[in-house]
Amino acid sequence: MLDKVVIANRGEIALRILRACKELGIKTVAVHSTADRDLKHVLLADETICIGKPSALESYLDIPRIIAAAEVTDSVAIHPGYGFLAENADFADQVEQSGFVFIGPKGDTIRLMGDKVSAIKAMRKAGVPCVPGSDGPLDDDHERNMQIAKRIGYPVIIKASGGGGGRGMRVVRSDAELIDSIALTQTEAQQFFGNSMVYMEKFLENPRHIEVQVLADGQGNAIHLGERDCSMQRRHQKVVEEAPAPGITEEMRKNIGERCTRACIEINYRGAGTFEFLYENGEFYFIEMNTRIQVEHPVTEMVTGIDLIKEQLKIAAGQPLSLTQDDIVIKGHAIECRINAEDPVSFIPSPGKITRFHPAGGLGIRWDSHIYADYSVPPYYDSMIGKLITYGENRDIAIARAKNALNELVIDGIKTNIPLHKEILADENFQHGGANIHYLEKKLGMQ
Ligand code: MV4
Repeated sequence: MLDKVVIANRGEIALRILRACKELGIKTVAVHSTADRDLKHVLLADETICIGKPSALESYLDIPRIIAAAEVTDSVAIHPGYGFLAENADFADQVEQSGFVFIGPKGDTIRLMGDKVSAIKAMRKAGVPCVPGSDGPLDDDHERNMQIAKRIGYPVIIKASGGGGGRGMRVVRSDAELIDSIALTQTEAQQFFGNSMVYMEKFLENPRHIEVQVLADGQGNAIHLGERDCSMQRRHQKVVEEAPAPGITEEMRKNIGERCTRACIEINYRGAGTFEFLYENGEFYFIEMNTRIQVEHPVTEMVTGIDLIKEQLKIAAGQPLSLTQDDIVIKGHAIECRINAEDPVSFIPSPGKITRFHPAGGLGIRWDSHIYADYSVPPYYDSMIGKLITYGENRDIAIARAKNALNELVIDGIKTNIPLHKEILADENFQHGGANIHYLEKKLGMQ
């Protein structure tokens, strides 16, 4: 097993990683900014190193300082968590060139998936179903672009190859808008991502966002752990996630899951990963792959009983996967509510001191959070302060437990989106299951 790991992140995921390391007898190094001395995992880590100022650019995104922290502590590996440097291929390369293990895939794999045109090409070749599209970058040949749009059929969407997560996209509904839209998206793509490459896909009007969790060891073994439904989102920020996705049959899960695991083996994937799909009219369409652990990984853990962070650490230690596909059985239902320090109506961040805190508890309740009474939520980072995950033998029980838990949970001194979650859980369309990616924004009167 790994001897000592640098946790290159903050907040709940840093604590989640620390807990997994402790279970495996791995020593921990917490690197933190000057604004994060009081983080729960910093207080619990074996060693701590302050790596810079509050601004993420001068701490959690400062590659030389993080690698230096690994060097001075004699660590063997670096866990990037999610966000920050987790999908930075150059970071992964530099970590490995410095003699440490990057807990994730190879830099080249991150690069392949970070470029959406190359990711889609690789996935199509590996037999993963993709959205009908340009099958490559668009060039400045207007006639050719019109032909592609004609073949696909309007509406189409122009996406930046270097984008993802919602930035650098434009829906086009007719030939008249096509040429200007491509040029505009190219200009934005250059500004945002330093890469003007764009591609075209059929625009799916009302899909759900369903993603498949995989684990692969980079030694020829890969498994899938079923899917999550992440359709309940606002402005590309997920709010509620669940596993399994309502209405997905065991047969559909097996089919899409096997395509994902075969793709992992084809590209020699290593680590935890997520295949993102749009799902519409009973069909899955691959859009992107995330080469990191994701915020919503706990719902998969609850329905499979597998500790995904421990699996990441074992894979990074060079162990072949000990799990086979037959070990993965989806049982029951799990729901995650992301708790943010923000105004529940305006969504404006609400950092500050937590004056009173009481977590929820009881059978089927999981609270993944670093907060405690008297902790001050700093204003510099993401506003997510915790995740309430509930499990039940079925979806109705998971929902009932989530409602109870949201009523028990007390976080005073700052505003939180707990009232929003209570509204969502009481919503009859949420309760029915299977709402699409536009549902929450429509409910909130944004469209
Ligand atoms: C799409 C789409 C419809 N059709 N692609 C948004 C983020 C990026 N990951 C991909 N996105 C979308 N791609 C096609 N061909 C609709 C979206 C989309 C979306 C996707 C997932 C979750 C939330 C979303 C919200 C708006 C648009």
